[in-house]
Amino acid sequence: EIEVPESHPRYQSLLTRHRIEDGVKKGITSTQGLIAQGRGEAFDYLLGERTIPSADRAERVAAAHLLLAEQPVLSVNGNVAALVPEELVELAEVTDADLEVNLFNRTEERIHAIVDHLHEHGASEVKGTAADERIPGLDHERAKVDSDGIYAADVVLVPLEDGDRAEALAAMGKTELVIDLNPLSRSQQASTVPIIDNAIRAIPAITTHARVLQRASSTLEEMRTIIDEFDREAILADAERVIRNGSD
Ligand code: PTJ
Repeated sequence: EIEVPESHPRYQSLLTRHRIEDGVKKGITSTQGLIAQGRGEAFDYLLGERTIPSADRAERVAAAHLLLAEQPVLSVNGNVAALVPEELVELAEVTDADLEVNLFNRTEERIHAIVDHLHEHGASEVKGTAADERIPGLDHERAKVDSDGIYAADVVLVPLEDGDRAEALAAMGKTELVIDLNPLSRSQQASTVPIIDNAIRAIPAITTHARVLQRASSTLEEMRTIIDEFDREAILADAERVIRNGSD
């Protein structure tokens, strides 16, 4: 275990790296997950390592979608399982969503390691082991889903991924809430709600918004209005603008 002094200017980023490294050691995160993390860090750096205001708006809309959904599912991969396990369990509880492990580099060992890891962090039920359905049009392991999970879901939270599945899920007509720091990624291009923020900040932020919407006892009508007024093109353009200009 390497100690990171809190005074280090890149404390948060170094801590995040350690979580991903630990995830690899525990068999949760794939080695490719390390590369994905590096790509994410580069975009996060350009965005100022903070939640930009337009991302916060997207997070509120994502919360409204999850609360209005009939069958919301939070898809879990090796990166978010290592980074934010407790926070995922909390979001699932607050929005009454299912957690389903779905991996790009799928192995039974890693599926079970992640399911166990989520249980250790308080999850009751975790889907993804049945894998009794296929997402049409995908020929890799990521196509394997549970028939009563992602396959049947109306709203799916998709954390950082490769893009293929995001397109295939969109083709199935699902509402996709995509967390990915790269606004130009294929996943974000296929998203219903692009959340251009670090998963570390995005997941707890969506939970907070869901709590506030519930506490304000927002009517279904109000939440529908939040969703209807959302402009995804503006959100994508805003993140790109911040990245290019280096400021709001
Ligand atoms: O656990 P598995 O087998 O399902 O594999 C998961 C990874 C992430 C390895 C796999 O889906 C993959 O290879 O993804 P890519 O193609 O590297 O894409 C990852 C995307 O997520 C990139 O656009 C990164 O910028 C972005 N990203 C990385 N870390 C974060 C992130 N976005 C938000 N928060 C992060 N912490």
